[in-house]
Amino acid sequence: MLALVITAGYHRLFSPRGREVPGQHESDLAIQSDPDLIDALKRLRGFLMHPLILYGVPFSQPVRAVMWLLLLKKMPFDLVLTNPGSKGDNGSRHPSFLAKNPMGTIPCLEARETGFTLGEAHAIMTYLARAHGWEDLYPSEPQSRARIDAYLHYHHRNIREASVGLVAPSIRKDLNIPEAVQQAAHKTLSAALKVFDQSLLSQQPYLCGGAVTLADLAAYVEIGQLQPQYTNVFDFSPYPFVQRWLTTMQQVDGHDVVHVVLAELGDISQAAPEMDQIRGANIKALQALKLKLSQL
Ligand SMILES: N[C@@H](CCC(=O)N[C@@H](CS)C(=O)NCC(=O)O)C(=O)O
Repeated sequence: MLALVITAGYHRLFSPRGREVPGQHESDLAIQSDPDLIDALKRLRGFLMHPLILYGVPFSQPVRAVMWLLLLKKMPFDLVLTNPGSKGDNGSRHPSFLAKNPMGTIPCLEARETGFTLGEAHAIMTYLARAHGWEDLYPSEPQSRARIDAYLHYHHRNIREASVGLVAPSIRKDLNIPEAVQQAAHKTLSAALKVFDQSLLSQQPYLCGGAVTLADLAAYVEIGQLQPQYTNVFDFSPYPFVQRWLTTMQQVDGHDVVHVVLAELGDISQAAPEMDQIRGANIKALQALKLKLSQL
């Protein structure tokens, strides 16, 4: 019976674009009308074979955004540790990695079954949401989707500056980020948070309305890392609505395991952590992730 169900559901679940191929089998029609069975099949697929590989390290903000999405949607994956910027064997600038993501950055997603690879966190997140029909986080209604896309574009030269100005100078000392760049990034981030506070989060609980979307996940991994319980490098007191949003986002499934790396690393406001501490935090985070994935 199990074999029959798997075979019948195969085309729906394993089709190249991970999408439904309707009408191929009579029993497929029965499966399509039973959401519980579809859900059970998806879980079974994940149990038998993790179809997705995510390259990166838990400390990377955009990697965390993708991990959070996958955990939230209970989609199994393997995290392959990949050092950002390194030309070494496991580095994001090694030729074998560049063949998967020519941009040389993490995260990078790979679909085992098809060999499809994709870089850029927001492209990965929107691709996954489209491919799997995650309407709750990325509605297909054009205007709702456009609002989320607008945030995802805005993010890069605004909220992303949190890492450039406040975190990377301590964590990626090799980048030698000039003081002037750090100050400019701080100013840009503060202006963006003012917009969040006064124009978005004072009107609605989440960035794009009444429910969590991809925009919130993408934004939180940047802003959330600055909180007192993590790196403690930013004063949120001028932004009460942002503070409320940060607290609400902590309730979203998957938050805690994705942020183990920051809890482990702790406060970096007084002294930059040693390389061993960063490595240790990434390893602890990987262990926590593996445990969580084994429970999906
Ligand atoms: N826009 C990219 C940014 C990715 C990114 O900056 N990744 C960093 C790690 S957090 C990286 O791989 N840096 C290595 C390098 O640039 O060589 C995304 O959102 O995925």
